[in-house]
Amino acid sequence: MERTYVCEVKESTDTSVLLRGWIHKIHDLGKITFIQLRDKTGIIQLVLDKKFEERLKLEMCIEVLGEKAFNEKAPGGIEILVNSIQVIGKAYYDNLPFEINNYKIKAALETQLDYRTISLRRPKLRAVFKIQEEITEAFRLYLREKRFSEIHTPKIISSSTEGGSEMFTVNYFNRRAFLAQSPQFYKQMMVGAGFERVFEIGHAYRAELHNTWRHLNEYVSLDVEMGFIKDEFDLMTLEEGFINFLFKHLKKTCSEELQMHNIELPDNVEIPKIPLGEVQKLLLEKFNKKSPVGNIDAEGEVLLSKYIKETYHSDFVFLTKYPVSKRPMYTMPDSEIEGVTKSFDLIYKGLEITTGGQRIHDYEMLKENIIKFGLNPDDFSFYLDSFKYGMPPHGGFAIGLERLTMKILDLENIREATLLPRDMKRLEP
Ligand code: AMO
Repeated sequence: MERTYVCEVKESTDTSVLLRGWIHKIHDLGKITFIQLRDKTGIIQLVLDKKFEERLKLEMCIEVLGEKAFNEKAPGGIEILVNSIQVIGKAYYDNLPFEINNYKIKAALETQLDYRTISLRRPKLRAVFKIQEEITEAFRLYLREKRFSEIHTPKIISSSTEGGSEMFTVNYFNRRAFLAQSPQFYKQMMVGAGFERVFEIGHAYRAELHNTWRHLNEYVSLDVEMGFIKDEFDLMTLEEGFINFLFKHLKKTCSEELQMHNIELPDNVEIPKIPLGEVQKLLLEKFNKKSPVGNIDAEGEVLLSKYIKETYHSDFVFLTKYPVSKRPMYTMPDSEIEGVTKSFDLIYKGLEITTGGQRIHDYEMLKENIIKFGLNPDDFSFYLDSFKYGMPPHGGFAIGLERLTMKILDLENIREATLLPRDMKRLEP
């Protein structure tokens, strides 16, 4: 007999079913026992009216043969009258680290992360990763339809891409190497190599000394790079299109998961674009909030989002025209306004989820800029040399997958949107 998944029971025409899963709940009334069986797709009630040899325990894996019965009082209106039950995955614990069948897990996030294989058994927590899976799926579908090619670039590299000291070092056969902060150089090089439009879904590593609700030391970066653009506004249009495509896709594929988290996604997202300088002025005037030079801080991001929501009814806002001093050496300077770049950030519900911009595509200009930034062009020769052979005007952006997931679901901590987080204190599980 073939296994039936819980989600198929109601629709299936068979009256006898074979189910497999975990014991989610046991309610022993003496003569009769109700068990909730949980599999990947849902939870169903089992009714046992005789004693079984093995002592049943929460979270054991079982295999059940039974008959379908409609019962209005059962969750989902259907239950299984059990003919036979077999334990196929024993449980060896004395006490579970925390209960997972309650309305809410009563354990700190750190404990839940310590026991990730237990906490993820809760459908609501696993739903986060179904959403995440569909974000990457939508990213792929959207971009491939627009002639983007998916690439996979090395994560062990020889030089910094984003500047700063936030690099993990690796001993690479007695040479110093680094873990990639982003696929920045390679995605640009592949545009020049003739792919024109590329994307990558891959890990990025940041040795940041920030143990906060929004920082990870290893995260998944959704990277895009597009050749033959006019300017950075082409990129913002592309990203706005993605957000709309994504929300439609999630509504289609994850309605149950969104409902579990009480989330309703908007229909038509139109994202306002405001230059950084104006935003800083606005924050000062409206909220008496001073910003750091050439940027806004975390509190500023929250205040700005509140203002944008009230004024433009949007959860998103693009900040444009960041100063040269705050962007990496590959960023294209603005030709009209001295001292600023053709770059942008995307803020979503009070958090930066994207950085992007047009890049310098002219070899001489890039070489000069590397020197201007106090760097040595020889250290970047593999990257710089690829600009000698005809590089189209291009640009791109990167979205932090966990940050996007967290904000879609209104989660409080980025670790909740990370399957197995790596932060300053956590290297396990
Ligand atoms: P940036 O460094 O701003 O830009 O990173 C892009 C996006 O990646 C996410 N992100 C992080 N998420 C979690 N923890 C972190 N420590 C972390 N650091 C970054 C954020 C951020 O907006 N090469 C450029 C992108 C480009 O221009 O194409 C870059 O990496 O969501």
